[in-house]
Amino acid sequence: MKQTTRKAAAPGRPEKYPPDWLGMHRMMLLIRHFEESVRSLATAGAVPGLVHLCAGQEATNVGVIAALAKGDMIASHHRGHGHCLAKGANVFSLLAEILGKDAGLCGGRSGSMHFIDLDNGNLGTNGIVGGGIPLAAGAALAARARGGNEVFVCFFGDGALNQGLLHECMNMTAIWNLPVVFVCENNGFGEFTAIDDVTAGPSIVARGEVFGIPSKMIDGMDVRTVFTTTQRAVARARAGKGPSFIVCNTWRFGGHHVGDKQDYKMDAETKRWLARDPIPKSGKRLIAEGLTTAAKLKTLEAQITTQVRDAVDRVRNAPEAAATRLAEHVYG
Ligand SMILES: Cc1ncc(C[n+]2csc(CCOP(=O)(O)OP(=O)(O)O)c2C)c(N)n1
Repeated sequence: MKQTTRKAAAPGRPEKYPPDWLGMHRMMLLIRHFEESVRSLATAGAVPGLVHLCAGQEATNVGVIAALAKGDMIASHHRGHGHCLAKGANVFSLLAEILGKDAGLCGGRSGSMHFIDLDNGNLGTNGIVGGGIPLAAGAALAARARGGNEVFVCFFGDGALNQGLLHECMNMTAIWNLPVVFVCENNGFGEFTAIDDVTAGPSIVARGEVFGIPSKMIDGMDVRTVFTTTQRAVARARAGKGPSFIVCNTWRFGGHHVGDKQDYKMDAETKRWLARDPIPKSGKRLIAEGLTTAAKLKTLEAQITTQVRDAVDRVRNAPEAAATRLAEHVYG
């Protein structure tokens, strides 16, 4: 659990270079394969606690984070493996953490829902719905006080739209022009309840608009749309103009957690969303633009499969976090 002194964010790739669409595709593939492996491990009983997978939401995870500079920070939520990988976490260390191994990102103490990765600018996953929102707002306020130029993204699900702290943080960040990008990953459900059954008002985008925050609803299954929208929000935040709110419409291909039977989902709706899988969509576009070939994409996928399989093999054989060291890193 290394704590690092943070460096100021370099202006970074987003504003200077053409977008790395191929790199974003690679990261989406890595997340998909990683999550598939976690699903198998969890089904086999190898993962302690509940696991929430983000397969289907990769374009949102990757498109947002690709628009950040290295020193920028994110605060994630309970469905956060994809955020963590996209922000630069090592595949083995993340998997080891999820399985409670000593070599994990936080020494195996946090599991899937409570790890942090400060070296990579990740304030962590969070078991409290909306819990990352005040962390990002507070970190942005601290950065402002230090004279830093970092931008802070908080990810949250549609389940957090009716949490009071979202509205409090939107209000404060707007008043103080803090560099925060609020990203709602709207996958249509909070646990097993459809968003429309619990969310009042004609438009969820209005939740940002009422505070004068530029707010937009976008296709969260299109990595390029997510990237370009976030890039504008990040530039605005870095220029000292304050927060933005982005609602990314997306879909979790699995249930709320591994083992959820998903009998609350309509087959036709599931079919429609599966047809919008962000990964084949991105692959087809890359090929059409001559940025890669079908053969190269196949090789890339094989490499990623091997990378994840190797990590799984190493993690299986890695030692558990030792109970005798439980009191380490406990303060007070
Ligand atoms: C403050 C709080 N209330 C309730 C819960 C129980 N809970 C865990 S996940 C969840 C649903 C979250 O839905 P959403 O934010 O839309 O994220 P998704 O799971 O769809 O990605 C709820 C209600 C919680 N963890 N924290």
